[in-house]
Amino acid sequence: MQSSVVRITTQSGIALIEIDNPPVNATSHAVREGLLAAVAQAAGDSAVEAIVIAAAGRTFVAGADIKEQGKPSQPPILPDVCNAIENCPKPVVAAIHGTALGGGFELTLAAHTRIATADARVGLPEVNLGIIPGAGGTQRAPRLCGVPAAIDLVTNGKPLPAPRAQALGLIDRIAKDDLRAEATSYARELIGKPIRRTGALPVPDFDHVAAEQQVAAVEKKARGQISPGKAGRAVLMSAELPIAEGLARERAIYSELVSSDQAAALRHVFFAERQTAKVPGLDDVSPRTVATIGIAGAGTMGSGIAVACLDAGYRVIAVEQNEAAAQAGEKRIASLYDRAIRSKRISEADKAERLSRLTLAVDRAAFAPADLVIEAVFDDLPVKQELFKSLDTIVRPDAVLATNTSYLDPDEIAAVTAHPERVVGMHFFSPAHVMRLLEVVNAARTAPDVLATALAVGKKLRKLSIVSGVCEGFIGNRIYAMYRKQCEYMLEDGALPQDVDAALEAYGLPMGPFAVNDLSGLDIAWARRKRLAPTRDPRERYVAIPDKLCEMGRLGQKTGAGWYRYADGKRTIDADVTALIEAASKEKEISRRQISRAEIQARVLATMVNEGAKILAEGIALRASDIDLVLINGYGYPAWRGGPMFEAGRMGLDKVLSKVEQLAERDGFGWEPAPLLVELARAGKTFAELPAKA
Ligand code: T1G
Repeated sequence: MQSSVVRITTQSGIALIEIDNPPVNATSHAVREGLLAAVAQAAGDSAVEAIVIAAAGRTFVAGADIKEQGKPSQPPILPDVCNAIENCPKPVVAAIHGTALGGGFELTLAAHTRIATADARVGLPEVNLGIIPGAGGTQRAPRLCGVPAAIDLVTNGKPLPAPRAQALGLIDRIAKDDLRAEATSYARELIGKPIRRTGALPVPDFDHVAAEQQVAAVEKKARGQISPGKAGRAVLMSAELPIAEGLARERAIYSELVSSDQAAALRHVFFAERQTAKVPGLDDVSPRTVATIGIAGAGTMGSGIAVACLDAGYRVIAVEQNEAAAQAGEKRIASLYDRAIRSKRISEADKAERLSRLTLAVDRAAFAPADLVIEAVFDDLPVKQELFKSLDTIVRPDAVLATNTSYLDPDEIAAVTAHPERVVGMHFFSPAHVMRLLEVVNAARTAPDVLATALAVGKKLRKLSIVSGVCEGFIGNRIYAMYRKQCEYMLEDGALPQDVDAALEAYGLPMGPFAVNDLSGLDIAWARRKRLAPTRDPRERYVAIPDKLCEMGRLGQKTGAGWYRYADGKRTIDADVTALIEAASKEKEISRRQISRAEIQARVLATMVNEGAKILAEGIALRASDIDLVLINGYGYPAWRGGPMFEAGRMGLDKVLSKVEQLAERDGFGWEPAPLLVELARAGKTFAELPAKA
């Protein structure tokens, strides 16, 4: 039997079943059919005494075919294949290289034993797709690694390195050299021995109360996402039910979730992430080589960027204005590594190795060997222009200059250099060594290979790099500024900060806008409002409450008070702020009214979508899904909602448009519905149907 994606060859009594379905051997319908037939053939073939299942290409099976999810499933389904493997009368060895994820790992759990390369990674990341393992993962894994470890595995969705999986009992051997050869001899060893069927193993004893608390903590942390809790509870079920019943219940939960809105949203996010690297005009453009990165400024952002670059293997030259600042920067970087050591993410040796690639200096001449310089100095135009002008004379002509500005115009920075084509924006998010999002700003004169270089560096930093055009605040901060404005309008209309924050935290955001403002400091936005004041259109509705708070010295947590008061770091509602807000309404003769959570959430979504539609129409973002990813990865928008543009599409753009029209009616200038939104809503279309910007 041969199928286009599953091959079987038998040699000296060992049948090798090889899956070959590029790019990641997903268990598509054809693979499932091919596997089932191959196992049946091997089981029935008297020349076969044992079986090895392996995969061709760069990885073992990276899971079920996500493109098939949400559509009617075609038999055989993956549980059928797993059961056939488990019940095979001949020993089955799974040989794992690259990744064995989701259904791919479940295949191996159904095998009678597992051998993996040392650099392989295994896991059950289904929760990241809004589902739970649906082919035995929640029932077989705990039988090998115990319930607490299995709960971790299925709820955090993170893959495990093979040695760690072996320590947990999920992998039996680590291949020393040739995986296939060692898997074959391992299979030969098992011939004639009793077969160890995972499903027949008992679930090891465990502390039920602790495990229940573990799952309850997962549910709390999920902030509205359903799959993590469901996955944890399914593992608990494995200790209560016989395997067959446990498998059936697991599949039922999986089937319910796979057609849910949350799963559709998370699939959107999965494929959206894979689109970000597809930038029109860069297909055949090679990035410039970058080995040494210069970082101007080793403050909070600069030191975070330095750590991200050192973690990725680059040489780093960080330059500060003076000795004291350089020493403070060095201390900041070292303390970030000490924290990573304390949380066991790296070792002392890792820290030493990374710091050995770091040079701190106070003379900009130190930047001379840099292939790329990223500036993270004070967000002030003359300061950045002066720096870029001097860098022009220090670094090689082919070196790339990147600005980490969050609001200034990269074109104005590039304009003072002799080679504006080598200037690009690389907008990191704080803390830069943690936050995954990187806005790569394609300035007016940025050369294609310079853009490609910034994207390549972003990929090596393991960042989700999203290309943005030039506008005030790029994609994220531009939408966030409108979002904050709308939330401030709601204060004048009748809400209080705690109402707005509670409504948006219930919506799934980690923190509401006023609590975030207190955390990051009210002075940053204040400085920006003051910078924009001379050009602000008098027709625009303006809320002066945050200015008043700043004038009172209430800059947020760092001053002990902002929108809230912070006693011993604890956030408390402040009657003075309530009074200030009520007075502001009175001053504008606005009669305050009850604003429901639903209205708060709807006004916020409408605001984000309307601004997103403007950004799309202006070509600032390449595609709507990029906007979703920026809000999800930079501003805490719940991924299980898919991002504002996706969610609006699910709701129907006509509904969102009518909300935007209400905003325009009440808030007037600057809130007009975006023509693109009107056009799509009238046509009954969604943003996903728009072609990517050419
Ligand atoms: N199904 C379909 N396509 C997939 C896929 C999958 N499972 N995984 C990757 N691709 C595509 C991807 O879209 C891209 O396509 C190309 O492969 C390369 O991927 C019953 C139901 C394996 C770590 O969640 O995490 O099993 O853009 O760019 O960076 O319990 O892909 O080139 O056209 O990401 O090297 C569970 C998902 C499924 C793992 C490789 N599995 N994949 O990363 O390459 S649910 C997962 C990944 C499940 C069962 C349930 C990563 C990777 P294109 P890539 P990479």
